[in-house]
Amino acid sequence: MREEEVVFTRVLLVGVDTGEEQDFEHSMEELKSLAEAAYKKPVGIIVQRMETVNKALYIGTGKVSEVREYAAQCEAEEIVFDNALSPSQIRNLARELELPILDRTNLILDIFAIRARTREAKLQVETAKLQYMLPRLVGMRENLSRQGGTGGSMSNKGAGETKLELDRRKIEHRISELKKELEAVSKTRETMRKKRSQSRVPQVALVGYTNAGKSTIMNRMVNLYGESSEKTVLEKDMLFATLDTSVRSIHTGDNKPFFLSDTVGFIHKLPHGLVKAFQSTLEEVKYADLLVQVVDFSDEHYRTQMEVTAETLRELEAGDIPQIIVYNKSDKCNMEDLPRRKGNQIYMSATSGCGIDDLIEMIKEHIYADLIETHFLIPYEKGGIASYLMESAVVRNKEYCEQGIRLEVECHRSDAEKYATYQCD
Ligand SMILES: Nc1nc2c(ncn2[C@@H]2O[C@H](COP(=O)(O)OP(=O)(O)OP(=O)(O)O)[C@@H](O)[C@H]2O)c(=O)[nH]1
Ligand SMILES: [Mg+2]
Repeated sequence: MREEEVVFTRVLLVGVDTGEEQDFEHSMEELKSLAEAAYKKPVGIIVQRMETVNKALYIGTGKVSEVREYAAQCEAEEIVFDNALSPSQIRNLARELELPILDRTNLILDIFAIRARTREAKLQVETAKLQYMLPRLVGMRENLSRQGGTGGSMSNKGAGETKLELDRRKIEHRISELKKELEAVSKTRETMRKKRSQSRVPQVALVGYTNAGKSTIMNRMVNLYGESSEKTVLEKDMLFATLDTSVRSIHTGDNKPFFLSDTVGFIHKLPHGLVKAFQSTLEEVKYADLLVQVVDFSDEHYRTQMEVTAETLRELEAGDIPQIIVYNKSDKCNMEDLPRRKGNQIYMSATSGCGIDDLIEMIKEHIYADLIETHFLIPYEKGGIASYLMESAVVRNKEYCEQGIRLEVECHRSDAEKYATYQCD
């Protein structure tokens, strides 16, 4: 579907500010961007301040008529809530407000469904959607019947329940089918990852909040040092532009290559089920030797976004992997002397390319930290060892002597130990 062909659904956004959230207004702003990314047009916002949300309706009972009237006034076709609603809340709200009810998770799932391109991403999204739907079937049916205008009457309640059971079984069956298919796909990914790790080329993963500039950084590196500059990925000012994990090899011409992967961005309140559903693509993150956390430094909420990233990484069991922090979009922050490097942090700009080479240097320093300088004298009959070293080590000098090939190299400590018998002065 081309974007200009999309019909935007008019939505009313509703949030409850319990005072618990650090920056509630920002969360509502983000909900607006999420709605837009899901091809919806926010036509109004209603916020209620109260200490605890209503168990049955999420909003207070008195607020319901206000929401209903305002929705009619701004001709909203759907109502979107800022939090994950319980199945009974969806059911009750749909009945009271007589419009389809969505929550933040629905929006994220919709965006993911629109963006998923590869088979794997599509399977993951469908699984997450069905898993989310399963406990909410009753509420959804009411949502659907409102859309179709055929509300169920008491007389066919029994039939409705049987149908519900049938739907539930169908969905469960589909989920188990999808899981099997996903297992097969993730095996292929695992094989590819194993191959990459056997090749001993270090793996680096770009991580961070959605829209921080991960794909832009990947593309700059691919354009400069990738095997083919056509292999760039989509970079766009939009939440969740990237859903499919891409891995590219970066060769900077000094025998210190690395694999770079770009994957789905994180967001505040990213549904747990979704993180789980994306486990197989996110394994690229889990097994990386180094993470490059990309931060949108021009966003006033960058600190909260870093906290969300840290939390999501912990959930992925990737919290202990060493990190480089990229304060990206620094061009928008009136900073002089860019790029600026401070230990494992760098202030830079991916769009202007300022700092890309420094970042690559930092990455190489990290992943090739265990390289040591040494000399080998490899007898001619051990040609295999010599060619292995020439491929995997940084060769400073090579000489063909009477006793064999003399190599001056920077190689992994483990290789130096393995071929210690051939080391020489
Ligand atoms: N001014 C400025 N804009 C940038 C910079 N880096 C990226 N952008 C813009 O920010 C937007 C998002 O960039 P992406 O690279 O798609 O961000 P991402 O982190 O991959 O986002 P998701 O895939 O949605 O998680 C795009 O419009 C980029 O052009 C930068 O250094 N400076
Ligand atoms: Mg991206």
